[in-house]
Formats: sequence, structure tokens, C-alpha cells
Amino acid sequence: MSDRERAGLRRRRLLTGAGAVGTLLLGGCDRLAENEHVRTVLGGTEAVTRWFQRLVGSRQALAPTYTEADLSPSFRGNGTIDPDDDDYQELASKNFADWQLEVGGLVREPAAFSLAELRAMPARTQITRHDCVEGWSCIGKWTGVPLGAVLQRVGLRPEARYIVFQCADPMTPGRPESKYYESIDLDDAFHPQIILAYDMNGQVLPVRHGAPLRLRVERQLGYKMAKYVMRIEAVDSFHGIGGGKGGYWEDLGYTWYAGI
Ligand SMILES: Nc1nc2c(c(=O)[nH]1)N[C@H]1C(S)=C(S)[C@@H](COP(=O)(O)O)O[C@H]1N2
Ligand SMILES: [Mo]
Repeated sequence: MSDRERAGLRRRRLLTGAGAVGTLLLGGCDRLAENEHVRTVLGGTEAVTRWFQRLVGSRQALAPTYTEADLSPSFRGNGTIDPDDDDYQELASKNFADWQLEVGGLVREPAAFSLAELRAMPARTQITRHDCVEGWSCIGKWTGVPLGAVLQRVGLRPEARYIVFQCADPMTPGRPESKYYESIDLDDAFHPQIILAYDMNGQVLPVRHGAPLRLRVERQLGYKMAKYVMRIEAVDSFHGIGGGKGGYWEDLGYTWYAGI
């Protein structure tokens, strides 16, 4: 996203905030975005702290977290909400009992993890705000295994520079080569808030939001947070993957680093 687009996104948020009184009856997500804005205005010190942290903060700084009271009553589903893919539907019909996460590429020991194995690993829960490039936000609670823990299990080779997430959902019906994919660099891969989430708001992650496993990249925009993750691959470049830009939307012109 260019600085101009970023400014546009911020402006849209401010406008949403200004309309708070008139739109109090709006459901879930939009209303919470407004509450957040109101809180920022009232909590001046916190806003300044956050601004300063962003200014000098490292890539390892944490995204803001929220409380149960802040949870959006309904969380918007966006992009694919039910993958148009026979293999995925077959797995879903058995409650993902036969699903496995493949991890390969530039790793020492390629492996496959069942949901039970992922759930047995150290878990992290966080309540965060999801910002979509389209200008809406929702607050949700996510539980999952830190991506770094999974990568440690397989061991990255020194040549690895990026982690690519291959998803189950074709973006053009009937065209498997159009499946959604995303990528992040190693700074993010080992960021403590980057998790592979299997629970949302204290329940099993619904299909709508990426079952059985979706990525959370809390310091970037929504399109980085791959849903329906089937395979994770460590690579040294995006050459030969999709259109070569590191993600489905990136191949269509979105910026690869979508930091917020
Ligand atoms: N596999 C896959 N992941 C995806 C998408 C998608 O269409 N397919 N959409 C992205 C976009 S633009 C957003 S805003 C979020 C939406 O997540 P949600 O449905 O949980 O709100 O998922 C992201 N990850
Ligand atoms: Mo999005």
C-alpha cells in the first residue's frame, strides 16, 4: 500500500468515527471501529504512546490487544467464506479428521501435522483488531500455535527467507492454479503474535473464517492472514510461485508488506 492509500485508510477510519452517533445501530464490526476511535480520542496518552511505539518500534513490537468486552458481536467474513474445492469439502465433511498441515520447502525435516498435534503444541490466545484494506475492522479472539514453534519443529535451512502459505480455495471457480496464497518474511514468522489459529472467540474456527487453520498477522492488513492453510513452505524467493509477487492480491497489485 502506498502512503497515499495508507492515508486514505486512516481517513476512512476517522470518518467512520465521526459518524458514530448517526450509525450506532449498525451491527458488529463497524460499530466497534467507532468505539476504538472514541477510546483513542479520550485516551490521549495511550494514543501518543502507540504513535511513539510505531515511530521507533521494531518489527518485533506487539500489535494492540483488547478485552473480551471489545469483541465484535459479529465478525465479518471476507473473501472466500466456503472454498469451492472438492478435496477441501471432503475434509470438511469429516470435520477435518483427515486434514494435515504440510510443512516443507527449505526445511531440514519436512513434516505433516494433524490438528490434534497442533493443538498439543504450546498455544497462544490474543484479542486483536483485524483491519481490512477495504476500510472495515473487527475485533476477535484467536487461539493457535505460534508459527515460530512449528518452524522450529521442522528446522529452517539457512537459505530460507520467506514463509509461503498455500490455501485450499480457488479464487476463480474451477481453476486450481488460482488458489489463494500469501507470504511473510522471517521477522514476522517468529513474531510472538503470529499464530496459526484453530479457535476463534473460544470455539472451533468456523469454515467462514478459515477452518481448520488460518494465519494471524496482527501487524499487517487482513489480506495477509491466509485462511484454509493447507501447506507451509520455506523459500528463498517468490520466483515460480503464482505470479511471483508473494501473494494472490500482491500478484494483482497490492503491496507485499501491508504493515499497519
Ligand atoms: N484463503 C483465503 N484467505 C484469505 C482471504 C481469502 O479470500 N482466501 N481473504 C483475505 C482478506 S482480504 C481478509 S480481510 C481476511 C478476512 O478474514 P475473515 O473472513 O475471517 O474476516 O482473510 C484474508 N485471507
Ligand atoms: Mo481484506
